[in-house]
Amino acid sequence: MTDNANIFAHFLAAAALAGDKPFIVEDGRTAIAFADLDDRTGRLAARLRALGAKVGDRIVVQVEKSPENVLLYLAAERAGLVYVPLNTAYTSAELAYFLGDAEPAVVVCRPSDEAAVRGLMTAGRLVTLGVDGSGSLLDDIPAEPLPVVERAATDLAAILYTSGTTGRSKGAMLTHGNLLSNALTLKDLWGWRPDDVLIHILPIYHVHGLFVALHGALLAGATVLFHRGFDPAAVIADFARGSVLMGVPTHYTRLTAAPGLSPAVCANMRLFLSGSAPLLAEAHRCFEEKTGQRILERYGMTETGMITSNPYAGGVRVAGTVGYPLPGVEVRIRGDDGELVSEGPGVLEVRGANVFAGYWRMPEKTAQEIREDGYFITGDIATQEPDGRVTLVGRAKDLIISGGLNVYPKEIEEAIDALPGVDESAVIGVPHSDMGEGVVAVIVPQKGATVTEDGVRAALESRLARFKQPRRVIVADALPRNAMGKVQKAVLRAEYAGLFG
Ligand code: MLC
Ligand code: AMP
Repeated sequence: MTDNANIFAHFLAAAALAGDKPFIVEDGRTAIAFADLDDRTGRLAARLRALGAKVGDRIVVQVEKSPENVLLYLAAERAGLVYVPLNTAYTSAELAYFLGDAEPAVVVCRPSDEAAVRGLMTAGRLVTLGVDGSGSLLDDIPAEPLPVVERAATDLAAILYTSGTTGRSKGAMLTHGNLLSNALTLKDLWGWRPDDVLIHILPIYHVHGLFVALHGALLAGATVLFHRGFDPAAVIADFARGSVLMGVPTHYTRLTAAPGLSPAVCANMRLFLSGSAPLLAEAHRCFEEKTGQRILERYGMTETGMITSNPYAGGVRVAGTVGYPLPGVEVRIRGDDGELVSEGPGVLEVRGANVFAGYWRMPEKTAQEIREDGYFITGDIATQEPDGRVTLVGRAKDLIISGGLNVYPKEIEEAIDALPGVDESAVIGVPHSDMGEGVVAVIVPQKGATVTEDGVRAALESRLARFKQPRRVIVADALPRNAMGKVQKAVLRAEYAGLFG
């Protein structure tokens, strides 16, 4: 082990033990070998330095998933930069905000976006990285690697943007200590081994695919079978060589519906993990029926990494629960009256080395959400059994989770309310068999104005990423309100519950 708290130093130490094993395999070919990790990240880190990125500078990355994107992330950590990954679905309008807020020294975008992104930048260097590993980032790679930069546990490793109930995205500041503590805990808890083979199907701009999945494999010196998108048939074909799969509930419902799933096909797999959104007990049961394997559900957040997990060994994985607080992670529940309650229900608060350092340049927001004694207020409503097992029973925050991606209604409502002819709107999530929840907008037009579903959807296209855009727009005469004048979203959710069949 190493004294350097830079998480990359820990990955490098593990890589040294992995010998000539492949790290990332794609289409049967080794894209990155553990033996090459030091040299390839070292030279790429030197390139980032040559582009002008100094220790502590932000690097914003909005590119397609590729092995080179993984190297870029690792090189950024190695160079002591603060990695800021962005969903490729974000529009220029959304990107403009992130660039203004993060003030990156370097931006890496897709070649096809170069002109548009350049138009949004006021400072910093712009380079490109293509889906096939081409692009100006990889021009002029220096011959000399950059040594791994010394970092303290409290130094920033990444900023991940998460939308907020106020409509404005907040940058969650994650330190090397946050990331390393969570990764080491999960390595032990889930029994990561050097002979593991992770089937990687998640995007690498979120906590789940970037940290939970990749860090586990890196610390174990395990091989990753890299899938850029999600094709159930290709994933099932990999079960013969794989041992671990991580996915959101949509992945599991799509896998369960795909042909060719059986206990024999999954015989080599030791662990199926699910998280990022609620896994219905029914989906859990159907998957077990087809595969003979019990999904291990865990719960986490961008701000905290993983918080709870059902047991890997020596316990029962209970469908519909998210398991026990991870070792070193404390949770407590606060009831409606503001008092702590032992069993709930109430809002779950969490404390531990995994809890983020606050929101980037938003000290007031940080103070609102992290209590003085270090507990972060998750906004998830939970109950806890006397043995510590946690069940999520609702959300105190107005949030929709669609296919594992968060959609904050406030942000969508603000975009809709700004459209001509709109008086007001309410955005809700209703059951969707594929995505878990589907986004629906209920809109009240201004007197005399005509608002149509197609018109609203077309107008939102350039403003909001596709996954945030309402799948249905309902034009109504009025929104239901309670005696206090507050929109009753529960009434709307009940009314439109059957919209997606
Ligand atoms: C894609 N689309 C979505 C969507 N994903 N719409 C709503 N919600 C989503 N999540 C859009 C597409 O743009 C397309 O639009 C249409 O829906 C159909 O696309 P698809 O081909 O069926 O989708 P696909 O590409 O297969 O993607 C679905 C998915 C993906 C579930 C595989 O969304 C995904 O990878 N989700 C995982 C997200 C994730 O990593 N979350 C972790 C967050 S971290 P159209 O109309 O143009 O055809 C976190 C913390 C924690 O939450 O605890 O882990
Ligand atoms: P994000 O901010 O994208 O990291 O999303 C975090 C949110 O996802 C949490 O606050 C929960 O509401 C939700 N979440 C994560 N894992 C689970 C899970 N296993 N079950 C239910 N909700 C989950």
